[in-house]
Amino acid sequence: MYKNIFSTALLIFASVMLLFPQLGSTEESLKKVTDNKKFQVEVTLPGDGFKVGINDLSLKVTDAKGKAVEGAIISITPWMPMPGMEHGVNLRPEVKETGKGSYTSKNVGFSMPGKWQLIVTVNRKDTDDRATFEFANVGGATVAKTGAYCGWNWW
Ligand SMILES: [Cu+2]
Repeated sequence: MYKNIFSTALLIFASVMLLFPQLGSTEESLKKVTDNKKFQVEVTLPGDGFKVGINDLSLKVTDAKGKAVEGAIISITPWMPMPGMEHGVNLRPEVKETGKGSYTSKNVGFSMPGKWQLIVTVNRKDTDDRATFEFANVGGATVAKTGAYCGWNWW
């Protein structure tokens, strides 16, 4: 009986991991299908990764069929999900459309080193969907600058 419950739990766990491989990985996944599969979003980081402070990034947005999504309203929300953290930043990234499904932002801010998410919301006409990207080690390459602290930010 207990063995059965155990195998069932294991099977469920294995299936979940197969369906959502990102749960078991801290790898930075740069291309994602949005939660309700309406869009696909690809994030391009600066060459040396995100740093603590203000960053550039670009996004490529396509629909479920791979067609470039133009004229969408995109919002990007930095969020620190670590236990005891769970905060964002005050700076709201400005997103500009550059054509053919590409969008850029020059003010994506991270206020401290560590694990961050970028929640990207795509709104086109009456379709809304979002994807969450996870970055395991923002600022890993560069030591945190003076002024970095845990909280919404200093900007
Ligand atoms: Cu924090």
